[in-house]
Amino acid sequence: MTVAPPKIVSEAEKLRHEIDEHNYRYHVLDDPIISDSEYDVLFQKLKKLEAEYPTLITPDSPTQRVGSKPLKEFKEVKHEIPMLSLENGFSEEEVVAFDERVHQRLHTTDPIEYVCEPKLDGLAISIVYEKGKLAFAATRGDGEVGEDVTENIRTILMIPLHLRGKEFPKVFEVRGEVYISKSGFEKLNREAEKKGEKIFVNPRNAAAGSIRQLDPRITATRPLSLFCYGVGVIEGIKIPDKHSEILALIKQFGFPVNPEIKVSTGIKACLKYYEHMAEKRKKLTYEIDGIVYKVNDIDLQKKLGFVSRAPRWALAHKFPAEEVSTVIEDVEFQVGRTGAITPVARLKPVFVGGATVSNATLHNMDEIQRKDIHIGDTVLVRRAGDVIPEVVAVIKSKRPRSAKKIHLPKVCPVCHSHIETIEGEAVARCTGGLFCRAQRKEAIKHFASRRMMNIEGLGDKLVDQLVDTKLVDHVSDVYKLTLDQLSSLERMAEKSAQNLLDELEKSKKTTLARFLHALGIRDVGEATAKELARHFGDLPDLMSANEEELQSVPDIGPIVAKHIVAFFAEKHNRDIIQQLIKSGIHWEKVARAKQLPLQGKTFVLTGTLKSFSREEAKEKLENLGAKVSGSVSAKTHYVVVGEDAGSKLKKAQELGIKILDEEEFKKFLHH
Ligand code: I6G
Repeated sequence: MTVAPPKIVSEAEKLRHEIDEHNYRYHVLDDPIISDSEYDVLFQKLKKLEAEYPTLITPDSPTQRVGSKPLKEFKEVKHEIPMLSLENGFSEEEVVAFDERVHQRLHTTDPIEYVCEPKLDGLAISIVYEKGKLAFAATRGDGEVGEDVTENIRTILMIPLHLRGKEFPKVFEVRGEVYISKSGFEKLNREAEKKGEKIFVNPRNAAAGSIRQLDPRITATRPLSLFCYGVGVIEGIKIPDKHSEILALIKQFGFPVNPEIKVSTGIKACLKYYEHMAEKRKKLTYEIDGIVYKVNDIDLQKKLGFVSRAPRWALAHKFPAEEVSTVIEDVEFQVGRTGAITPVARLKPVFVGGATVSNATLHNMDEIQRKDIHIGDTVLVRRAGDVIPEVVAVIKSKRPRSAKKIHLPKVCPVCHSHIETIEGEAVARCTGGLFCRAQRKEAIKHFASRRMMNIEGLGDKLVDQLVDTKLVDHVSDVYKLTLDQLSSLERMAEKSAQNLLDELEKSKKTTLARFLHALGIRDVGEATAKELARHFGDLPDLMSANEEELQSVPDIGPIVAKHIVAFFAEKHNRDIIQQLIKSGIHWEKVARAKQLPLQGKTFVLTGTLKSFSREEAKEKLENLGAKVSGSVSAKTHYVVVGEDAGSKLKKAQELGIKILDEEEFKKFLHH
């Protein structure tokens, strides 16, 4: 083998150092100073040198991260210092009790200094460096013995292959949590779905599955990250006096440490940190499942010692679990405002995400098929924040023999109308329309809700009661309710009835946008309703607008335009609107968006124009507010005809559409 000349040796060394530094800046400091392509150039340069002079290759060269062959099995590794577990606390009382125990054992009443750290939902790992070089890495396993996952750990770019700096201990064992970020997890599953591969249930499973891969080339493709939280065996340097200083040392050696970590004095400050992080949790790019409090002073830690495999100086204050397992006892089908049929799982009640949950949405039949959900299955249910609980995955190993397939009913469970499924649409719909009691109820609930007509007191239960007793059929009927009628309802005192009437009266003063949103036109949400109100200013113009005119409103495409036209074309809907206005619903006219002279007009250009290109003519028209369409239809207002015009001219003549030749068109633009 050719030995590299000294100049090349030092060039390779310099490149390795540069690449390591850029890696550190990118992955640990999140502060890169070169682009990805510049990084690639350096990397390729080093690879080329090493290919020319293989003697240059060192095991800790950045080119040597990914092994080339799969392992047969993982070897066992005994942890010299066991990897303990943490005691859990689930309430404020348990945290306060922990702090009291710490005080009692230390015979002190002084407030204790704690390090507060987010607890990541990942996989605990130990990485050992000998003479500064990565020697081996192992999973936690049972705490005593783990699996040797060195090859896989080496593929994670944010883990250094040697410690940063010039001086380092003989042995340095760092411990941390390997995880996959929320976005990394979503990307991984999107790709897996595309390739027809297994979907991961959650980021934790994805991280664990990726580390426990026998082929490091596969692990290298997974978006694994690491935060370090402590040390194990250390030889050759003095261990700092405080946990916070140990964290600083870990960082100094080139490892990522969570930037959210904070030192707090006294348990009250810790609880404040917990609240702060519980709030911040959804904004973090990774999942956390609680906060770990650790006594900061290492001497005090030693005095406190351990109990049954957990340190007495630390506590994991868990957030309410967002995912738990339970059994699907049945599946029912709910009918929404637009007739959408949603399968809902009736669950054996479980406490998840801070509440007891007995229903979870299954979204639609495609989702049921994709996740292979059966009645009787044990499933993972997720409830995060105020989001509707959903079934994340089936635990297939627990499927009983009696598990039943789920079938979409043929008729609506409420009105028995036919259920239709449209090719290419995941959602099945009841065809009953306003004949369907469920759809009517949902339409009224939608109408009354806070962001629409804001009728306080007209809640879901009352709407059900009003429709079931036939006091109300449609939204317009709620404004005809009398004190007698309301007071006659079960559980409705006269005072509440009067309050509701007052609220109804108050709701009559509204805005056009709120009213449009409240009508429940398909695909017209809050933002679209606002745009419509801004564009049309008042209701009559909107009601008479055609699809093309509607499409000139920002964000309205052909489908939404069709839904709007169809809604106002329905006599029943127009009657209801009239009745609502007659009851006194009113709003101030909205100042219209700047009206352009050709707003609402549709043009078609055909043939060759002499004075402008097709693009220029189109731009001129659009600047005046017109819409330019590619084909002639009954909705076309003008066809501009150049030389050699073909079938479009003929069609325009057949439909009797106004035709402009180039001279007329120029005059038209001028005026
Ligand atoms: O499993 C763990 C996660 C996070 C830990 C831990 C931690 O600190 C932030 N700390 C210790 C001391 C242990 N396990 C044993």
